[in-house]
Amino acid sequence: MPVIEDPSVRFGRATASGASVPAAPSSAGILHLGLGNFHRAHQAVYTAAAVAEGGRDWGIIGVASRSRSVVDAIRAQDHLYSVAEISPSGMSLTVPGVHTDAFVAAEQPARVVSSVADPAIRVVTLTVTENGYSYSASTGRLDTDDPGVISDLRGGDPTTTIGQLARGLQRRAADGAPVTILSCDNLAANGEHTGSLVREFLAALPGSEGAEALAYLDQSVAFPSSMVDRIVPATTAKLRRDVAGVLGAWDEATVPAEPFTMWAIEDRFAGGRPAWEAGGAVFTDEVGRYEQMKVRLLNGTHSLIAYLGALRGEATIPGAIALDSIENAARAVLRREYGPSVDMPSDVDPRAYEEQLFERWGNSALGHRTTQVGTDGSVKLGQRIPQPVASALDSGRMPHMIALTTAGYLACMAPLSGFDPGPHAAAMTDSARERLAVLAATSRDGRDLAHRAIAGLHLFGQDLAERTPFIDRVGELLDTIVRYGVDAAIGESVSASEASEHLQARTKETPR
Ligand code: CS2
Repeated sequence: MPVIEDPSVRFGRATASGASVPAAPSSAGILHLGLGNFHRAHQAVYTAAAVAEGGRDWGIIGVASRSRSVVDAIRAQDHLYSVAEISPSGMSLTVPGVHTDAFVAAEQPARVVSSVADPAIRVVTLTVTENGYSYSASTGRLDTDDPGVISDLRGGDPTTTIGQLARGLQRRAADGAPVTILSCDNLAANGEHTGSLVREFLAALPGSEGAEALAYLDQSVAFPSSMVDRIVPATTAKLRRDVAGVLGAWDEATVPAEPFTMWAIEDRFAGGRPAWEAGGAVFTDEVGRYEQMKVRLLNGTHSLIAYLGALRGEATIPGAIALDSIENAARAVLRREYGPSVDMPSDVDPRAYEEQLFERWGNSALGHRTTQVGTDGSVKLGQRIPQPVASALDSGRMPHMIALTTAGYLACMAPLSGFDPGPHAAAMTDSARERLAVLAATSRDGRDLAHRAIAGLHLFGQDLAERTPFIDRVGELLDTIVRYGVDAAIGESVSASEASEHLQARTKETPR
């Protein structure tokens, strides 16, 4: 195998010898906002299958929000890059080859608006992370105190995703061509939520400025929901070298991904859609169930593994889940707390799904980092935990393991004085970090911090802010982590969750 260490031999149509490269699409029918690794290893792969089946006008124009790196890389490579599917049994490469152009929104803000308005674009897709939707954590509604939203409402080139969509649709309303906005982020009811935020933006414009666009939205714009799933880590220098060895050229934009992939989509498109089923996407009326299953069982448990793993000094998710204590905690949260809060899709077997999750988290070749999953916990947990907590408390059970997840998050993000959560926690970034650090510096103990963060800041929304017994439990477990270590807190919460399950079973059996 040749070792390519020279990035000047760039991957592209002329140099692609180690992987098959499909014919380029004839034109772009999709505008995609958020050109990160996830989009490139998920939607792009499904779109490649649809293009190969004859949908050649479904190429993608990719828009990165601020960073030049991917845009520069794929432009230097005829818009090509490889997806490296990685499992313990090896690596295999595919080249989606569906992008026809790419640019950076921060450099060409007016072009984002004109692209949304372009009638050739029939679907606008989004992977802008939970953080990219400008909603208030407390209310779930458009955050009209956010400086980006305030400035986008005032006019000029918009910088927030919701502002870009709303301004683009406002312009598009003039000729009225139908379009679909498809969120591919891990938000509950992501289509409905995106549609509401765009409408709130238009309604907040002065006078009747948004009226025509609002009427156009009712007539001709669809916001279907979708559930996306594929574990996609960050690209490493080692992966680039390994991939170059196979490709025979340097692919700066290669993306690692697990073999598993899933996409469930509500089939409600206003201006046509690619045949994504060619790549295995499922069009279903049960998207809400798929989303709940994914956001709670996979993502919710993922957060537990990330925070507890980081506190145990584990750099990776497979390293963390290999520890018996963390595997027990993950099984407990999944079976006893997230599981009962989910209506599973009719064609998914819960036990098989659970086993598949453990196998996926254990993919040791993938190197998925605890820091990556732990990052942005304030917005991620806001999607993952409030409803399962409410459903447990409302049926008389304390969700000890979700309380432990939350305590783990606070221990990583806002260490109380004298507590060192270690390097992986320190590397997690979060928009709430600074506010939490201020609270941590002046909190008496874990209980005090938990109350000031969850009730005081409404960190995970208004409903959770009022769930005092849950917040107390988070505080107790945080104090246990700080005083006796994370293993002690895992032991204590797993025993409490077992005991509460037995108690419930006995209560059900006892004749009255
Ligand atoms: C993870 C997700 O970073 C995270 O919070 O839980 O990115 C997860 O890997 C994907 O949603 C899997 O589809």
